[in-house]
Amino acid sequence: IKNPVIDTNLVAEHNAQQQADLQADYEALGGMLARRGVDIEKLTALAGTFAVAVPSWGAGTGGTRFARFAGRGEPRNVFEKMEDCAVINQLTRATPAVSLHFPWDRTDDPAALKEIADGYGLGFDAVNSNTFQDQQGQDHTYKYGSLSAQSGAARAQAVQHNIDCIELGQKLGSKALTVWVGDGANFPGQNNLRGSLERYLDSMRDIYGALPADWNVFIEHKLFEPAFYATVIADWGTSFAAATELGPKAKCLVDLGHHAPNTNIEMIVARLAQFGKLGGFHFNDSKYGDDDLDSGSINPFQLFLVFNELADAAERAKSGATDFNPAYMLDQSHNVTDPIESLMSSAVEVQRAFVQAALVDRNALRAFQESNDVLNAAQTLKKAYRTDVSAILAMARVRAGGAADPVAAYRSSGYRDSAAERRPAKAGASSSGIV
Ligand code: LRH
Ligand code: MN
Ligand code: MN
Repeated sequence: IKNPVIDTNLVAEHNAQQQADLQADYEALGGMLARRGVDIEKLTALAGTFAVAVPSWGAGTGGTRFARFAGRGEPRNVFEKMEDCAVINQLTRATPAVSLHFPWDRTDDPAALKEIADGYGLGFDAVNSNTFQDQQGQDHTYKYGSLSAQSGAARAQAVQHNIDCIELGQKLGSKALTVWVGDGANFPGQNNLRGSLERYLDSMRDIYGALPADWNVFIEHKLFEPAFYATVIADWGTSFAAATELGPKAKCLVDLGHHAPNTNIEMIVARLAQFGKLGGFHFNDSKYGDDDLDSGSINPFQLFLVFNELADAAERAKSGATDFNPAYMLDQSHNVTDPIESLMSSAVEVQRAFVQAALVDRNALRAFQESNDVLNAAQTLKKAYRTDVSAILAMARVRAGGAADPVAAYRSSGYRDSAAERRPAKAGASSSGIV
């Protein structure tokens, strides 16, 4: 582990304490899986290949539109965010990349940022642009939209910001730009629904034209908020149409929280994969809307079913010798938990769904589907989902130098206390976050 932030002796000691229990659980699970014809070692090796990127903006306390209750020792800039992301990856060994958001993560010195990341062994996944709020010193407001605004000047400014993001991302080694716009209407009649999408597409063509040869652009749809009547890119259909219009480097990004309640998200995943337009994910969980709760905290079965589709798509790609490589990223907002703890446990939950999906007996499932044995088809999925693969995940972490129990190891390290000392709250801000 490069430049470990947490004392490696402490992690080793923690693992030693867990060793006997973990070994016993691992052997018991291994025996059970062997009776099902599954080699636990293969699954553990597979778990070790899993990676999901951490959102830089998740390292601080998010807040809602009503209030933000600041946490202790929150990172104050992108460099401190990288330090927290290094902790997350050191203990979970499942988050080797960070997804940045500009201009929130702005820096005058991208070379220094890259060097720090390299030092921690961290890479950069997709960079995100932000034209959903005005930035200090900018000439034109996004109050009435950005890429789809009526104002040509606002549109040009938004396009330029996205191009700036690509240039910054290139210096950092990113290979994709994620574009989410809040553009839309709050009232019927506010916008011409078709005209708004036409303007969006014109702007996106300019951004697409600025993509380096080996880059992709991910279009992120969202049903509503901040536009409460009609969002320009509201659904996967519009996202798919836009990605198709733009060309092969444009793909769709699925943020799990961006759909109406009860939407069959795994089917959206299957459709996008079928047509080669599944670019990536923002993993999180939700009960009502874009709640940005920890992955797997509300509906872990849905997460499993998404990964079941991904496993199916990966199997098809393998037999067709095609590429299937969607980007996995978290996108969460932490309000009442320590963000590092939430991000670590969320990464593990996504990894859990990945391993459980690999446990699905696909040949059996296919046979049950072909013979219309509905009950057994459903039970085949449930059997994989009900299998507690925790010992596999822990073993994969320990073998890679991570922690058997990342949250427990993190707590015993005292990292948050030391961060609170090293990162005093900014003068003028009260510790409650009420200024
Ligand atoms: C929009 C969104 C998008 C943004 C992030 C902060 O709701 O999911 O991905 O970039 O939140
Ligand atoms: Mn998102
Ligand atoms: Mn969102």
